[in-house]
Amino acid sequence: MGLNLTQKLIKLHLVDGKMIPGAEIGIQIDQTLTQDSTGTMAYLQLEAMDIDKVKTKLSVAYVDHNMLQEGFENADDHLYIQTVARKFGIHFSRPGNGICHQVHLERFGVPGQTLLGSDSHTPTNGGIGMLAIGAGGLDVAAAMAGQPYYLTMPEVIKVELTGKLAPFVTAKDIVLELLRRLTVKGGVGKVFEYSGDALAYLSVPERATITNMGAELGATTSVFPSDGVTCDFLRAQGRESAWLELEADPDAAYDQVITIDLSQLEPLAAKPHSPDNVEKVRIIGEIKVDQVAIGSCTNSSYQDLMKVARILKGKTVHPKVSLVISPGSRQVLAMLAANGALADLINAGARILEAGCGPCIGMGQAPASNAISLRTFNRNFKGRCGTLSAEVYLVSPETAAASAIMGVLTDPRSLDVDLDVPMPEQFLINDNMIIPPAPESAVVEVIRGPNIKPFPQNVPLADGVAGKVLIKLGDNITTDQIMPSNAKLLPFRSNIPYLAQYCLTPCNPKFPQRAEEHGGGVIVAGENYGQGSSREHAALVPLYLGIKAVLAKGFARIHRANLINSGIIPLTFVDPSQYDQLQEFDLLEIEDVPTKLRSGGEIVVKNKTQGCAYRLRCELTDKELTVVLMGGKINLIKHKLREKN
Ligand code: MIC
Ligand code: SF4
Repeated sequence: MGLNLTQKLIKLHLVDGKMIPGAEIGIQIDQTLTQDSTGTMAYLQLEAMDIDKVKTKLSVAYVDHNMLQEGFENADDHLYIQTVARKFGIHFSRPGNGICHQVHLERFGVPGQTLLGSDSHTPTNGGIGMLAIGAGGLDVAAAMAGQPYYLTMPEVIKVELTGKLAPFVTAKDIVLELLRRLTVKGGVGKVFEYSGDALAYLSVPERATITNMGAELGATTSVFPSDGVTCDFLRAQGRESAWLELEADPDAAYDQVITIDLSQLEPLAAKPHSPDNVEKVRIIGEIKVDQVAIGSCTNSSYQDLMKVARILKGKTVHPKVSLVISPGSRQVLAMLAANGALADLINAGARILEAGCGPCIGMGQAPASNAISLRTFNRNFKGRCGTLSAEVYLVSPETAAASAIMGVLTDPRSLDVDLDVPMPEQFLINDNMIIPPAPESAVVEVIRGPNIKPFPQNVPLADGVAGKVLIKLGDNITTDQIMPSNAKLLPFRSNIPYLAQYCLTPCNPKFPQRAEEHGGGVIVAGENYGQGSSREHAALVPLYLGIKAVLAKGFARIHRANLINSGIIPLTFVDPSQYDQLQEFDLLEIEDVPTKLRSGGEIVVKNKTQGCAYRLRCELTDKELTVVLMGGKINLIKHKLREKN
């Protein structure tokens, strides 16, 4: 039996474990990326690891998230990242150069290599045949220090794409269709591997839109073969030498096969407040629109924005709509400027932002109260845009642009515009905003501003764990709810004590106060707890507030890893109906925790308030167990360093 592409990529990098779905495997990481909102913490952790230079083939530090500089904080963090990158052998992509995933695809990604990034949308680079995985900053720091990355061997799902997209139906609609079918937890523990006749018609940026939003399915990653289309893209980026042909063996086996006939699709939208709440644009109908935001790592490529420019050319944005466009990279922006398309956007009334994440992470452009905002982004969680009462719909750039003109949600198939934008034979290449690392001999001073506070550290696990249920949450709680991010809070990503005042406040404004009054406690949650972002702040901040354990029906992959790395115990209900019995403020107690965790069996959690007990499970691998017992991964790394010296 041959291998599928995912198995081939894993096999090439496997340093530990067996490729059996569900088993723990360790893989060697070739490339890493960080962005600034998770990067500061990752580099503080890297500094604690006592190495001189990164051990990867390539590491890049991007600044793309914290771009508003209302005070000194963001600028200080940029300077810290720039100097620490220079010192440790890391390329630095300056603010304004673009969104990490887009720039990485353009300038650095290499088919066949592994990429670990401190951002959940790192799988974007699966669009050129990389094994690209999102992780917490500490895991990325460890990979930079040369350590393997440990993960659960995923199941591999073949997504067979047949037929051809009709005009005005897009790659975004393909991935929204998958979300409609599988939901936001449908991809947990899985890799989506794309194949089929339709691949010949899907350009690299379109493939990247699909792998990007695999994150919303909860998938470990998504991957496309590296074929002639990939070669053309890399050639146009002046990087043909990076190309390598990669595909699954003809007799490869898969755990499941999903088929999508592209000719049957039509424009789709994810309705508020979840990326899987998908409906046909035609069925939702002509609802009024107040804001349209085009950009993000999902849909801000040259071709995406050229199509938007074609739709807007000679028209005017509807008087009741604010249209804002954030290009994915400076390359995209420069090309639009050079060929006149930027002028078409500006003349139509679009508000042009710098190349970066911008409104996608609530860095400006918060909509008006109760506004309807159409966005080409990947997440529409409640409040993420900065306005709690706003309703965000996720759509393709074509639907967004058509709606911006009409003032109501518009099926772009009603347009009469030629949208055939060919892939450029040559992209405009200018890497002058990427600063290479310092030469070996140079002495580099790392600059740390006053906003950078030390990260919290746990203590080795105690024998008994006791605490009150400080909050009881439902299903699919996002990291945006656990640790909100917006223009006011992002500047404090390197200041955990400050962020702690906002932990879980979208769910209950009193949570931080409760944690303080009760000296910490436990969190109870439903399915898929911690979906969304890779931010380890969603674990570090609860750790700072004294959270000892999270009892949930299920966890999202990256957040579970971040909890373990912080020494917080992730427990799952053996009998999910026992979740119903638990009440806020119940006092819970687990005796003899280390022994129980070591035995790997069920764990009895006593409810001292109600006088009953629950059965929970904590399925940890040997490595995870060691981390939890030590009180977190940093303690383990420090312990190993002490032993070495
Ligand atoms: C996001 O899209 O939620 C982010 C902001 O890019 C996060 C990273 C972060 O919280 O800094 C992600 O996706 O991992
Ligand atoms: Fe940036 Fe949005 Fe992409 Fe996250 S999802 S990396 S905030 S553009």
